[in-house]
Parts: sequence; structure tokens; C-alpha cells
Amino acid sequence: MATASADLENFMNGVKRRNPGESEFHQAVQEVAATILPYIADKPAYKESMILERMSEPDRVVSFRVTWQDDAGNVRVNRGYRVQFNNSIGPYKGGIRFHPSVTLSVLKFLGFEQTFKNSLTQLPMGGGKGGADFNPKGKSDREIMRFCQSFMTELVRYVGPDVDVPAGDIGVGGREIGFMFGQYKRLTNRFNGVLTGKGREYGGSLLRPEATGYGAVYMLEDMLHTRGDAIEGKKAVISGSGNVATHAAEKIIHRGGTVLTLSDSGGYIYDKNGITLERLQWIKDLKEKRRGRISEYADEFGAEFHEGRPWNVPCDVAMPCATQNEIDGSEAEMLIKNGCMAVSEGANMPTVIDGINKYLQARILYAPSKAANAGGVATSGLEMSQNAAHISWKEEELSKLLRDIMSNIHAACVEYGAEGGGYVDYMKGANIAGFRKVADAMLAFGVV
Ligand code: NDP
Ligand code: 2IT
Repeated sequence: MATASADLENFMNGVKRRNPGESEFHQAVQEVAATILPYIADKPAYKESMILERMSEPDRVVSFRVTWQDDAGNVRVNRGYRVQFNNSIGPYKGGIRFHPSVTLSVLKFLGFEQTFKNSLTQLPMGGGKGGADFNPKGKSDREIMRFCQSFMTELVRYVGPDVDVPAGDIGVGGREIGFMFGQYKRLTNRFNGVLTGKGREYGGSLLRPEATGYGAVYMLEDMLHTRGDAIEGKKAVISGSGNVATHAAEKIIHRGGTVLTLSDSGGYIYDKNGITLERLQWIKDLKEKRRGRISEYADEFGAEFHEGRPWNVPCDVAMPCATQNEIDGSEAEMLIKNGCMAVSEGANMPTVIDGINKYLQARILYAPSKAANAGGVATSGLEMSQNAAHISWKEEELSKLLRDIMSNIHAACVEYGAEGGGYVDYMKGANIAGFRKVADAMLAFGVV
């Protein structure tokens, strides 16, 4: 044990020295290294080839200026990035985030995580992530369009259906993908699957918008089944009110659960009777069409609105679906104290390491983001296949594929994370299962 923690400290010192100040990236690597270092301790092939060290270094990072004009005619400047993390098992694949908090550290953590997540889907996709420190809030459609066009004018040099295939993430949904695809097509005169999350009319896959949230609920469902339990009758606390949160809420309701909360950066709403499907549709319209705030729900339906995060609301299951580090150690403790039996992470790295340790100590069911939210990128992978074959699958087919992929991810977590006595460490299982495929491909390539 003492040796394992010394190994981890040693490894992390190297990561911190090479990536100074990148706290989110350090955190993501540490979560993985804590389970992979003991796993490879007796596997010299991985150690001698420095596989984990190589996996912790992105293949390539590009950073570029994005200049655009706002509606008043002012010239504005933002910084864009694409982190091409690892393409050992397929083209780089991962979302684009537009949010003022975007830094290289955030995108490196996301690209690193994406490599493991994409491997878990069993589809041929490497890991990447991109974005810009652009704040879409309060911008007109035309401002968003001009920003997206300028962003793609530079990004076009680095992407392609066999090279790097971006998609959406925070602040990037169907509208933004449309503007970026339009500009890509205009610049290259190519119509192909360079982006996923496209509109249905131009090659987008059915079920892609729903896939991340639905998938995270399927993971929750599979975890509960291992304890002979189900979602029906469970009270759920969910954060966020964007793409992932609203579709997670929808699937919880479909399964007979009750959704008590949703949130945004202004605070959370608490609907004691449970958010209905009709009210959920109202929230989707509020967010997608009117670009409004979640506090408006409280005014419209007489629910409670509170500033801050929802984790003090007693629940059976929790689904953080907003952003990274939105559950700290004391919030994790609060969830457990109030009787929460399962956490399924729709957002990427929403729980700090201290919080994860609380879940593991309490032995509650805990699906880390790289396993729980993989349904989105998996369906992106299915969109890539449809585009490459110039076909489109029916909803029933996609629905079954998504359900099966999530069950397979759950099974992989159980295979590599079973601790005896029926307890599964899903974090360990997801890390090892995700690592193996990428690591073995890297070994096959030799020293590159
Ligand atoms: P959206 O932009 O659709 O929604 C984001 C939601 O999270 C909004 O409600 C937003 O509130 C809230 N939020 C964002 N940043 C913060 C913050 N710093 N503090 C508090 N609330 C915040 O994004 P998605 O739903 O697509 O993404 C949500 C999470 O899921 C992210 O972690 C993303 O990486 C992850 N994810 C997304 C996938 C996808 O397919 N879209 C796939 C896998 C993971 P506000 O409007 O006030 O900013
Ligand atoms: O974090 C993620 O997995 C995503 N934002 C989706 C990536 C994708 O390529 O669909």
C-alpha cells in the first residue's frame, strides 16, 4: 500500500512538472493512475514501454485565435483549441466546448478522459477535445454563427472524417454544429461525417441528442439491478438543465422515478411533486429556444428556487449533469448521509477526488463519468458509421445498440472492478477496461 501510494506520488510529480498549473488535468490523470499503476505493477510490457506516461501526453495540441464581429460591429477575439489526445484505436473523437471557463487544462482533462471513454464503447474512436473561451450567453444567433464560422475556418486544417471528428459539449448543440458544418462544407467542398451531432436533415443520427442522458440512466439501472433494485419509485436529484440533464431526467421519468431538481449556473429548482414530462418539455423549450434561466421554472410552476447546488436535497439517486467539480467532499458526504444509494455521472469529472473516496468508502453504487456518459459518444460513433456507409438506421435499431453498448460497458466495469463480496469498484473497472485496449494497440505500434 505504502509502495502503491509512493508510485502514484512519483508518477504525479512527473505529470505536474510537465504540465504546471493544469489542476483539472492533474486531477483526471491522478484518478486513472491510482488504479492503473497497481494494475500494471506486474505487467512489465506496459511498464517498460512507458505506456501510461505516453497516454498522459497528448499527441498534439493546437491553439488558435478566433476573431469575429459582434452585432454592434466591434471586433472580438477569443482563443480556440483542439487537443488531439490519442488516436491509437481510431480517429480523434470528442466534443467542442464553448464556455468562458475553457482553458488548456480543462480541454486536456477532457481529451484524456475521452480516450478511455471511447475505448470503453468498443467502437473505433480515439480521444480528443476542443473548444474556446467564448461565452455564448446573451449572444444573438448571428453572433453565434459568425463565431462558429471563424472557429471552423481555422479548425478545418486539423479535422476530417478519418482524422478528427468533433461533436458538441457545453455550449455547443445542434445550432452550433449546423453553423460549423456549413462552414466546413463551404471551405472544403466536401460533404462527409466530419462532425457528429448533426441535424437529421444533413446526416445526423437519430437518438444522438438523447443518448448521453439516456445512457447514464441505463448505467444507473444496470448498477441497481446488481443489488436486485430498480429505478421505479426512486427519487432523483439531477444538476444541469442542458442536453444531458434534461434527457437523463426524461429517462428517469420513463422508468417510473421522480426527478426533484434541475439546475443551471444560477441555482436549482426543487419540485417536491416531481418534474413531469410536460414541464420537462417546457424546460427544453426554455433552454433551447428562449435561452432562459432555470429560475423561471419556479415562477411558472410555483416550485422552489435556491442559489447554489442541489446536493443537500435528500434523494435515492444523484446524477450530476452540469460540469466538472460540482460535487465536493462535503457534498458527497451529505448525499450519502441523506440516503443516496447510487451516483451516475452524466457530466465529465463532476466529483472531486475527495468526494469519490467518500462514495468508495461508503460502498454506494458509483458510475464514473467515463463509463456513465459514454452513450453520447457511442451514438456519435454510430453516426460516423452511418455517414461512412451513406445510410441511416431506424430509431429502434439505434435504441437497441445504445442499450447494448451501455450494458457491455457495465459488464466490463464488473469484470475489472469486482472486489469480492459482491462489491464493484466501477472506477477501477472502467479505468482498467478502457486502458487495456488503447495500451495493447500502442504496444503493437512499437516505440512511436
Ligand atoms: P449544455 O450546454 O447543454 O448544458 C450545460 C448545463 O450545465 C447548463 O444547465 C449549464 O448552466 C450548466 N453549467 C455549465 N457550466 C456550469 C458551471 N460552471 N456551473 C454551474 N452550472 C454549469 O451541456 P451538456 O448538457 O451537453 O453537457 C453537460 C455535461 O455533460 C458536461 O460536463 C459535458 O462535458 C458532459 N457530456 C456531454 C455530452 C453530450 O453529448 N452533450 C456527452 C458526455 C458528457 P448555464 O446555462 O447557467 O451555464
Ligand atoms: O464528453 C463527451 O463524450 C462528449 N461531449 C461527446 C463527444 C462526441 O464526440 O460525441
